[in-house]
Amino acid sequence: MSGGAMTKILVTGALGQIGSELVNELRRRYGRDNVLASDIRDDVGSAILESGPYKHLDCLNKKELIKTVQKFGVDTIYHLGAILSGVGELHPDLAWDVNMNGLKNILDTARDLKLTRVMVPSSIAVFGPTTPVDNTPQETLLRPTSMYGVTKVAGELLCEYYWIKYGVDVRGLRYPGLISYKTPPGGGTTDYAVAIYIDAIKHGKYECFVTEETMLPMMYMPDAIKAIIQLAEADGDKLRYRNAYNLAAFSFSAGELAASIRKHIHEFEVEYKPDYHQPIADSWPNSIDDTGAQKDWNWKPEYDLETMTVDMLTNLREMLGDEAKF
Ligand code: AKB
Repeated sequence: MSGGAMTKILVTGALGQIGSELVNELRRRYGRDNVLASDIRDDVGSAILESGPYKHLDCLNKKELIKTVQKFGVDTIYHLGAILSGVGELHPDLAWDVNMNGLKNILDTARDLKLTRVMVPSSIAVFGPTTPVDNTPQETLLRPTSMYGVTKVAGELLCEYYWIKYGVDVRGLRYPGLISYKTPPGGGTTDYAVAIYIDAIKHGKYECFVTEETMLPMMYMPDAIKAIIQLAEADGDKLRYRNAYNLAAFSFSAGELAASIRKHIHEFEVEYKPDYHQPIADSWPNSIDDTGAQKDWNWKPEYDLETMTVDMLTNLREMLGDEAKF
């Protein structure tokens, strides 16, 4: 599959943070009618519902999933439907059910209907307190302490199993925290780094649920979209890892992010009030070694903290209109 080649794509969780931007790019690349967006929500007026085919779909409903794939003639699935770390810690049973059984239904469908490819995002949440925190290697200890992380490790192993056992062409990425402006924060630990921009523009202040020193690997959404499509289109023979690739762009602490916003909104204030997200953030690395992705499929990010901040502030101010006070 490459840009312009005939393909029929199903995107699950299409109204979430990644989906809302990925669907547009896939439709631009492969044609609007070749990308079926799906989600368990039906947000009336959402651009995704207007810009091409849309189906209400719960991945836990395997019969409906198979029917949809057959009816639309899907050959490739981008499986984005998942519960993130913060919500997963509050509702661990739900996180297990959605993240594991949803993924298994997707992989079973890909195997049984002989699909061409399945793309599955993993996360830095696969790492845990015993993982080396700096420049975390591709192959290292995976002993996460969040339910979300547990499902991501098990999910990676399941993907690799389906590749080895059944030849399902599964490809995965360990996304760092993703920052974007098109959707509201969606229950992740790294989502503080989205909310902080919105509150800076609306109120000139932000109450942060991790400490000022909390350092995490992050990435701006245009790079995240570029990465998953680049991996989907990569030569399969060159891919050494079928569980998921480490992926990096830049790292910053909450205090450094606030300082980068303060360069543009001088009066911006942050109060640090760590909550249940803090232990999750503390269990994740500071920075990631992604030389595997660089070597195997030429991965290279474009944005850094400063260029991202300028782009976030510009776009959010435009989106928020009268609500933008700073
Ligand atoms: C989260 O914080 O839960 C996600 C992630 C890092 O996977 N953004």
